[in-house]
Amino acid sequence: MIEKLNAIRRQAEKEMNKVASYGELNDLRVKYLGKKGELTAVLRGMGSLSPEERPQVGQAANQVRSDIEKILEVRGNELKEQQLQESLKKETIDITLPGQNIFIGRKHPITLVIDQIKEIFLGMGYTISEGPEIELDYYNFEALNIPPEHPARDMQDSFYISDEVLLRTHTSPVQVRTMEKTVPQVPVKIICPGKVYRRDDDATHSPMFHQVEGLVIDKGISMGDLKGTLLTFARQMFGEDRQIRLRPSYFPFTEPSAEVDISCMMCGGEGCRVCSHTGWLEILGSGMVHPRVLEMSGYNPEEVSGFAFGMGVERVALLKYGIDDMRLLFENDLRFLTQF
Ligand code: 2NM
Repeated sequence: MIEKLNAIRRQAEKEMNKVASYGELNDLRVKYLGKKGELTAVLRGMGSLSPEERPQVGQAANQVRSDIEKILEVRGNELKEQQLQESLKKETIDITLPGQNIFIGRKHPITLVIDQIKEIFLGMGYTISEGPEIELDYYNFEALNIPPEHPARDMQDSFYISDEVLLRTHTSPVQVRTMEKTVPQVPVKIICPGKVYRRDDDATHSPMFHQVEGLVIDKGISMGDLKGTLLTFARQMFGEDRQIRLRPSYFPFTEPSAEVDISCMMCGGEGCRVCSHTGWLEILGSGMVHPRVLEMSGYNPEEVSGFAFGMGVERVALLKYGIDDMRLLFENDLRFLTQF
Protein backbone atom coordinates (compact mmCIF):
# COMPACT_ATOMS: atom_id res chain seq x y z
CA MET A 1 0.00 0.00 0.00
CA ILE A 2 2.87 2.31 0.76
CA GLU A 3 4.15 1.55 -2.71
CA LYS A 4 0.73 2.53 -4.09
CA LEU A 5 0.80 5.82 -2.16
CA ASN A 6 4.23 6.69 -3.52
CA ALA A 7 3.01 5.91 -7.02
CA ILE A 8 0.09 8.33 -6.52
CA ARG A 9 2.47 11.07 -5.44
CA ARG A 10 4.77 10.52 -8.45
CA GLN A 11 1.81 10.46 -10.81
CA ALA A 12 0.33 13.61 -9.23
CA GLU A 13 3.64 15.50 -9.49
CA LYS A 14 4.08 14.47 -13.10
CA GLU A 15 0.57 15.59 -14.12
CA MET A 16 0.74 18.82 -12.13
CA ASN A 17 3.96 19.80 -13.83
CA LYS A 18 2.30 19.30 -17.20
CA VAL A 19 -0.80 21.50 -16.72
CA ALA A 20 -0.82 24.88 -18.39
CA SER A 21 -3.52 26.70 -16.44
CA TYR A 22 -4.75 27.29 -12.93
CA GLY A 23 -8.10 25.71 -13.85
CA GLU A 24 -6.51 22.44 -14.93
CA LEU A 25 -4.46 22.38 -11.72
CA ASN A 26 -7.68 22.60 -9.70
CA ASP A 27 -9.08 19.61 -11.61
CA LEU A 28 -6.02 17.66 -10.45
CA ARG A 29 -6.56 18.81 -6.85
CA VAL A 30 -10.01 17.19 -7.00
CA LYS A 31 -8.65 14.13 -8.78
CA TYR A 32 -6.05 13.41 -6.05
CA LEU A 33 -7.32 14.98 -2.84
CA GLY A 34 -11.10 15.19 -3.38
CA LYS A 35 -13.72 13.03 -1.65
CA LYS A 36 -13.74 10.69 -4.58
CA GLY A 37 -10.05 11.21 -5.19
CA GLU A 38 -7.31 8.60 -5.45
CA LEU A 39 -5.79 9.21 -2.03
CA THR A 40 -9.20 8.91 -0.36
CA ALA A 41 -9.72 5.60 -2.18
CA VAL A 42 -6.48 4.23 -0.72
CA LEU A 43 -7.40 5.37 2.79
CA ARG A 44 -10.76 3.62 2.50
CA GLY A 45 -8.91 0.39 1.89
CA MET A 46 -7.06 0.71 5.25
CA GLY A 47 -9.77 -1.28 7.02
CA SER A 48 -8.22 -4.51 5.79
CA LEU A 49 -4.83 -3.73 7.31
CA SER A 50 -3.43 -5.21 10.50
CA PRO A 51 -3.15 -2.96 13.58
CA GLU A 52 0.66 -2.88 13.10
CA GLU A 53 0.50 -1.76 9.50
CA ARG A 54 -2.27 0.81 9.97
CA PRO A 55 -0.27 3.64 11.66
CA GLN A 56 2.57 3.25 9.18
CA VAL A 57 0.28 3.44 6.18
CA GLY A 58 -1.67 6.28 7.84
CA GLN A 59 1.50 8.26 8.37
CA ALA A 60 2.63 7.60 4.80
CA ALA A 61 -0.78 8.69 3.47
CA ASN A 62 -0.62 11.95 5.46
CA GLN A 63 2.88 12.55 4.13
CA VAL A 64 1.71 11.98 0.55
CA ARG A 65 -1.28 14.32 1.12
CA SER A 66 0.96 17.08 2.46
CA ASP A 67 3.49 16.52 -0.37
CA ILE A 68 0.72 16.86 -2.95
CA GLU A 69 -0.61 19.98 -1.22
CA LYS A 70 2.87 21.45 -1.34
CA ILE A 71 3.18 20.68 -5.05
CA LEU A 72 -0.27 22.23 -5.65
CA GLU A 73 0.77 25.38 -3.84
CA VAL A 74 4.12 25.80 -5.62
CA ARG A 75 2.67 24.96 -9.02
CA GLY A 76 -0.37 27.20 -8.36
CA ASN A 77 1.86 30.16 -7.62
CA GLU A 78 3.88 29.49 -10.78
CA LEU A 79 0.73 29.40 -12.91
CA LYS A 80 -0.74 32.54 -11.34
CA GLU A 81 2.49 34.42 -11.98
CA GLN A 82 2.60 33.11 -15.55
CA GLN A 83 -0.98 34.20 -16.22
CA LEU A 84 -0.32 37.66 -14.75
CA GLN A 85 2.71 38.11 -16.99
CA GLU A 86 0.66 37.11 -20.02
CA SER A 87 -2.16 39.53 -19.28
CA LEU A 88 0.34 42.34 -18.62
CA LYS A 89 1.99 41.60 -21.95
CA LYS A 90 -1.38 42.06 -23.68
CA GLU A 91 -1.86 45.44 -22.00
CA THR A 92 1.52 46.80 -23.03
CA ILE A 93 1.44 49.77 -25.40
CA ASP A 94 4.31 50.82 -27.61
CA ILE A 95 4.78 54.47 -26.76
CA THR A 96 7.25 54.87 -29.61
CA LEU A 97 4.51 54.26 -32.23
CA PRO A 98 3.68 57.48 -34.12
CA GLY A 99 0.32 58.95 -33.02
CA GLN A 100 -2.63 59.59 -35.29
CA ASN A 101 -2.76 63.23 -36.30
CA ILE A 102 -5.91 64.98 -35.19
CA PHE A 103 -7.10 67.84 -37.36
CA ILE A 104 -7.04 71.05 -35.35
CA GLY A 105 -9.04 73.98 -36.67
CA ARG A 106 -7.59 77.45 -36.98
CA LYS A 107 -8.80 81.01 -37.27
CA HIS A 108 -10.03 82.32 -40.62
CA PRO A 109 -7.89 85.19 -41.96
CA ILE A 110 -10.93 87.49 -41.54
CA THR A 111 -11.08 86.59 -37.84
CA LEU A 112 -7.31 87.12 -37.53
CA VAL A 113 -7.63 90.62 -39.00
CA ILE A 114 -10.65 91.48 -36.80
CA ASP A 115 -8.73 90.24 -33.73
CA GLN A 116 -5.78 92.44 -34.65
CA ILE A 117 -7.93 95.52 -35.26
CA LYS A 118 -9.66 94.98 -31.91
CA GLU A 119 -6.30 94.59 -30.18
CA ILE A 120 -5.02 97.90 -31.60
CA PHE A 121 -8.10 99.85 -30.46
CA LEU A 122 -8.25 98.11 -27.08
CA GLY A 123 -4.70 99.42 -26.68
CA MET A 124 -6.03 102.95 -27.24
CA GLY A 125 -8.70 102.52 -24.54
CA TYR A 126 -11.67 101.56 -26.71
CA THR A 127 -14.39 99.09 -25.71
CA ILE A 128 -15.85 96.51 -28.09
CA SER A 129 -19.57 96.85 -28.75
CA GLU A 130 -21.72 94.31 -30.58
CA GLY A 131 -25.35 94.26 -31.68
CA PRO A 132 -27.97 92.46 -33.79
CA GLU A 133 -27.45 91.56 -37.45
CA ILE A 134 -31.21 91.75 -37.98
CA GLU A 135 -31.95 95.43 -37.48
CA LEU A 136 -34.73 97.96 -37.48
CA ASP A 137 -34.84 100.43 -40.36
CA TYR A 138 -34.73 103.13 -37.68
CA TYR A 139 -31.26 102.14 -36.33
CA ASN A 140 -29.83 101.18 -39.71
CA PHE A 141 -30.92 104.35 -41.58
CA GLU A 142 -33.12 106.90 -39.88
CA ALA A 143 -31.01 107.48 -36.76
CA LEU A 144 -27.97 107.84 -39.03
CA ASN A 145 -29.48 110.74 -40.95
CA ILE A 146 -29.95 108.63 -44.07
CA PRO A 147 -33.08 110.15 -45.65
CA PRO A 148 -36.01 108.02 -46.92
CA GLU A 149 -35.07 108.71 -50.54
CA HIS A 150 -31.39 107.84 -50.17
CA PRO A 151 -30.30 105.16 -52.70
CA ALA A 152 -28.94 102.94 -49.88
CA ARG A 153 -32.52 102.49 -48.64
CA ASP A 154 -33.64 101.01 -51.92
CA MET A 155 -35.06 97.48 -51.68
CA GLN A 156 -32.58 96.75 -54.46
CA ASP A 157 -29.59 97.37 -52.17
CA SER A 158 -30.62 95.94 -48.79
CA PHE A 159 -32.07 92.64 -47.61
CA TYR A 160 -35.45 93.66 -46.19
CA ILE A 161 -37.32 91.13 -44.04
CA SER A 162 -40.41 93.32 -43.65
CA ASP A 163 -41.25 97.03 -44.02
CA GLU A 164 -39.23 97.96 -40.96
CA VAL A 165 -36.83 95.04 -40.47
CA LEU A 166 -33.70 94.29 -42.53
CA LEU A 167 -30.24 92.76 -42.35
CA ARG A 168 -27.93 95.57 -41.22
CA THR A 169 -25.99 97.11 -44.10
CA HIS A 170 -23.25 98.45 -41.79
CA THR A 171 -22.36 98.20 -38.09
CA SER A 172 -23.28 101.85 -37.40
CA PRO A 173 -26.67 100.84 -35.87
CA VAL A 174 -24.68 99.20 -33.04
CA GLN A 175 -23.09 102.58 -32.39
CA VAL A 176 -26.49 104.29 -32.35
CA ARG A 177 -27.76 101.71 -29.85
CA THR A 178 -24.65 102.23 -27.70
CA MET A 179 -25.08 106.02 -27.80
CA GLU A 180 -28.74 105.67 -26.70
CA LYS A 181 -27.70 103.45 -23.80
CA THR A 182 -24.78 105.67 -22.72
CA VAL A 183 -26.29 109.15 -23.05
CA PRO A 184 -25.62 111.61 -21.42
CA GLN A 185 -22.31 110.06 -20.32
CA VAL A 186 -19.03 110.79 -22.09
CA PRO A 187 -16.61 109.66 -23.33
CA VAL A 188 -18.00 107.08 -25.72
CA LYS A 189 -15.07 105.18 -27.19
CA ILE A 190 -16.11 102.02 -29.01
CA ILE A 191 -15.37 99.84 -31.97
CA CYS A 192 -18.03 97.64 -33.53
CA PRO A 193 -16.85 94.63 -35.52
CA GLY A 194 -19.26 92.32 -37.30
CA LYS A 195 -21.02 90.94 -40.35
CA VAL A 196 -22.99 93.22 -42.64
CA TYR A 197 -25.23 92.43 -45.61
CA ARG A 198 -25.74 94.14 -48.95
CA ARG A 199 -27.50 93.07 -52.12
CA ASP A 200 -25.12 92.99 -55.01
CA ASP A 201 -25.38 90.53 -57.89
CA ASP A 202 -21.81 91.27 -58.98
CA ALA A 203 -19.79 88.00 -58.95
CA THR A 204 -16.84 89.69 -57.23
CA HIS A 205 -19.00 90.97 -54.32
CA SER A 206 -20.23 88.90 -51.41
CA PRO A 207 -23.74 89.50 -49.99
CA MET A 208 -22.17 89.24 -46.53
CA PHE A 209 -18.92 90.89 -45.55
CA HIS A 210 -17.29 92.28 -42.41
CA GLN A 211 -16.84 95.77 -41.08
CA VAL A 212 -15.21 97.41 -38.13
CA GLU A 213 -16.51 100.84 -37.27
CA GLY A 214 -15.29 103.15 -34.53
CA LEU A 215 -16.91 106.01 -32.64
CA VAL A 216 -15.57 108.54 -30.15
CA ILE A 217 -17.75 111.14 -28.43
CA ASP A 218 -16.46 113.57 -25.83
CA LYS A 219 -16.17 117.26 -25.08
CA GLY A 220 -13.92 118.98 -27.59
CA ILE A 221 -13.29 116.09 -30.01
CA SER A 222 -11.86 117.46 -33.27
CA MET A 223 -10.73 116.34 -36.70
CA GLY A 224 -7.18 116.32 -35.24
CA ASP A 225 -8.22 113.50 -32.88
CA LEU A 226 -9.58 111.57 -35.84
CA LYS A 227 -6.40 112.03 -37.82
CA GLY A 228 -4.07 111.07 -34.96
CA THR A 229 -6.14 108.01 -34.10
CA LEU A 230 -6.21 106.73 -37.66
CA LEU A 231 -2.48 107.38 -38.15
CA THR A 232 -1.76 105.33 -35.01
CA PHE A 233 -4.03 102.57 -36.29
CA ALA A 234 -2.47 102.60 -39.81
CA ARG A 235 1.06 102.31 -38.40
CA GLN A 236 0.23 99.45 -36.02
CA MET A 237 -1.74 97.60 -38.69
CA PHE A 238 0.42 98.17 -41.78
CA GLY A 239 3.87 99.19 -40.50
CA GLU A 240 5.60 101.97 -38.60
CA ASP A 241 6.59 103.98 -41.71
CA ARG A 242 3.03 104.38 -43.07
CA GLN A 243 1.67 107.86 -43.80
CA ILE A 244 -2.01 108.74 -44.11
CA ARG A 245 -3.88 111.33 -46.14
CA LEU A 246 -7.46 112.54 -45.85
CA ARG A 247 -9.56 113.35 -48.91
CA PRO A 248 -12.90 115.17 -48.68
CA SER A 249 -15.89 112.89 -49.09
CA TYR A 250 -19.54 112.63 -48.22
CA PHE A 251 -21.57 110.44 -45.84
CA PRO A 252 -25.03 111.39 -44.55
CA PHE A 253 -23.96 110.60 -40.94
CA THR A 254 -20.75 112.66 -40.81
CA GLU A 255 -19.91 116.28 -41.58
CA PRO A 256 -17.26 116.91 -42.68
CA SER A 257 -16.46 113.48 -44.11
CA ALA A 258 -13.16 112.13 -45.36
CA GLU A 259 -11.75 109.07 -47.11
CA VAL A 260 -8.52 107.95 -45.46
CA ASP A 261 -5.68 106.63 -47.62
CA ILE A 262 -2.51 104.97 -46.34
CA SER A 263 0.79 105.09 -48.16
CA CYS A 264 1.15 101.85 -50.13
CA MET A 265 3.06 99.25 -48.13
CA MET A 266 4.00 97.30 -51.27
CA CYS A 267 6.03 100.13 -52.82
CA GLY A 268 6.36 102.49 -49.85
CA GLY A 269 4.54 105.20 -51.81
CA GLU A 270 6.62 104.99 -54.99
CA GLY A 271 3.72 103.64 -57.05
CA CYS A 272 3.11 100.03 -58.07
CA ARG A 273 0.41 97.73 -59.44
CA VAL A 274 -1.26 97.28 -56.01
CA CYS A 275 -1.82 101.05 -55.57
CA SER A 276 -2.53 101.67 -59.28
CA HIS A 277 0.68 103.75 -59.42
CA THR A 278 -0.72 106.37 -57.03
CA GLY A 279 1.35 105.44 -53.96
CA TRP A 280 -1.87 105.45 -51.87
CA LEU A 281 -4.44 102.84 -50.80
CA GLU A 282 -7.95 103.74 -49.69
CA ILE A 283 -8.84 101.83 -46.50
CA LEU A 284 -11.21 103.91 -44.37
CA GLY A 285 -14.23 106.18 -44.50
CA SER A 286 -14.50 108.70 -41.66
CA GLY A 287 -15.77 112.03 -40.45
CA MET A 288 -17.08 114.13 -37.61
CA VAL A 289 -20.40 112.70 -36.39
CA HIS A 290 -23.24 114.76 -37.86
CA PRO A 291 -24.92 116.97 -35.22
CA ARG A 292 -28.31 115.49 -36.21
CA VAL A 293 -27.00 111.97 -35.45
CA LEU A 294 -25.75 113.06 -32.01
CA GLU A 295 -29.06 114.80 -31.36
CA MET A 296 -31.25 111.82 -32.37
CA SER A 297 -29.34 109.61 -29.91
CA GLY A 298 -29.86 112.17 -27.15
CA TYR A 299 -26.50 113.96 -27.05
CA ASN A 300 -26.34 117.74 -27.21
CA PRO A 301 -24.16 118.70 -30.20
CA GLU A 302 -23.55 122.07 -28.52
CA GLU A 303 -21.81 120.27 -25.65
CA VAL A 304 -20.09 117.28 -27.21
CA SER A 305 -18.69 116.29 -30.57
CA GLY A 306 -17.40 113.07 -32.03
CA PHE A 307 -15.62 111.33 -34.84
CA ALA A 308 -16.43 108.03 -36.50
CA PHE A 309 -14.80 105.78 -39.04
CA GLY A 310 -15.49 102.52 -40.82
CA MET A 311 -13.49 99.97 -42.77
CA GLY A 312 -14.14 96.82 -44.74
CA VAL A 313 -12.30 93.89 -43.14
CA GLU A 314 -12.02 91.88 -46.38
CA ARG A 315 -10.17 94.73 -48.04
CA VAL A 316 -7.79 95.09 -45.08
CA ALA A 317 -7.17 91.31 -45.19
CA LEU A 318 -6.36 91.42 -48.93
CA LEU A 319 -3.83 94.19 -48.41
CA LYS A 320 -2.35 92.76 -45.23
CA TYR A 321 -1.81 89.26 -46.63
CA GLY A 322 -1.26 90.16 -50.31
CA ILE A 323 -4.31 88.16 -51.46
CA ASP A 324 -5.37 89.09 -54.99
CA ASP A 325 -8.94 87.78 -55.08
CA MET A 326 -11.58 88.49 -52.42
CA ARG A 327 -13.48 85.33 -53.36
CA LEU A 328 -10.76 83.18 -51.76
CA LEU A 329 -11.95 84.50 -48.38
CA PHE A 330 -15.41 82.97 -48.88
CA GLU A 331 -14.65 79.65 -50.57
CA ASN A 332 -13.37 77.80 -47.50
CA ASP A 333 -10.71 75.94 -49.46
CA LEU A 334 -8.38 74.50 -46.82
CA ARG A 335 -5.39 74.78 -49.15
CA PHE A 336 -5.90 78.54 -48.87
CA LEU A 337 -7.09 78.80 -45.25
CA THR A 338 -4.22 76.77 -43.77
CA GLN A 339 -1.69 79.35 -44.96
CA PHE A 340 -2.52 81.89 -42.24
C1 2NM B 1 -18.08 105.07 -41.99
C2 2NM B 1 -17.62 106.30 -42.42
C3 2NM B 1 -17.89 107.43 -41.65
C4 2NM B 1 -19.87 105.96 -38.90
C5 2NM B 1 -20.65 106.90 -38.30
C6 2NM B 1 -21.21 106.31 -37.24
C7 2NM B 1 -22.14 106.86 -36.24
F1 2NM B 1 -22.94 105.89 -35.76
F2 2NM B 1 -21.47 107.34 -35.24
F3 2NM B 1 -22.85 107.80 -36.77
N1 2NM B 1 -20.78 105.06 -37.18
N2 2NM B 1 -19.93 104.85 -38.20
C8 2NM B 1 -19.06 106.08 -40.10
C9 2NM B 1 -18.61 107.31 -40.48
C10 2NM B 1 -18.79 104.97 -40.82
O1 2NM B 1 -17.86 103.90 -42.66
C11 2NM B 1 -17.30 103.94 -43.94
